[in-house]
Amino acid sequence: MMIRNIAAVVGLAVLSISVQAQYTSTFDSNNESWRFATMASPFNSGSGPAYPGTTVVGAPFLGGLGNPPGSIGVTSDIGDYQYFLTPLAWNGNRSSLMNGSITWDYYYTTTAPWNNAWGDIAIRDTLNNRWIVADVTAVSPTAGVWNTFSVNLDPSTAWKIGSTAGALATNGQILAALTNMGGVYFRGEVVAGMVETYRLDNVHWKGPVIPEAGTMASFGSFLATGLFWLRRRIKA
Ligand SMILES: [Ca+2]
Ligand SMILES: [Ca+2]
Repeated sequence: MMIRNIAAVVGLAVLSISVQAQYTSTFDSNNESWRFATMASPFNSGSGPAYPGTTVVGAPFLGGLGNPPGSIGVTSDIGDYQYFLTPLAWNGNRSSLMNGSITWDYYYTTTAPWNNAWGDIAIRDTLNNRWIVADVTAVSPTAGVWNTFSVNLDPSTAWKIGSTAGALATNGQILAALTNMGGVYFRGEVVAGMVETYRLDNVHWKGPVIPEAGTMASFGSFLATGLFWLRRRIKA
């Protein structure tokens, strides 16, 4: 009886701290409305490619492949530069995810060298009509295995304005991109003009890890109530 009471208190406590904004895609049974954008250039110079890309189509679902299956991706060279694009429903004011993080798994194979500094992730700010771009692969990631990448949504990640050649984004410019969020683009394309394989899986976009003051306060008062109730049950 007592163990069951403790389990109930702990269970409710876990619920109260896990409430935070987040998006997750593991592509278990379909492409989860992800898209595939072809860009005229990678994010490596000037103000970056035109938004939202020359074509935007539904991302091909790979039911038998992934980490674990499925995932989204292709084996092709469609021409120009391909990026995986978040579902349209994710667009909008995502300022609550400031100081959070995005992690994702990426797989590729190629017969030619990886092109560096193309930008691995870009977020469109639809109010200021600009990209913020991060390049997380200072060296070529390992081909033929799932690589996990991550960025922080704050200046601890070197977000650049427009392209990897741009100025460092300020805290305010990162917040503006999240507030006017018009899509997060993840690098697919490995090498220009060469057929290769690239896949995406396990995208986790989380809000801040540290609970806000209000959450901590309500969690504390909840725990106190729960423990008081538990003590009364034990004494009874
Ligand atoms: Ca998967
Ligand atoms: Ca290619």
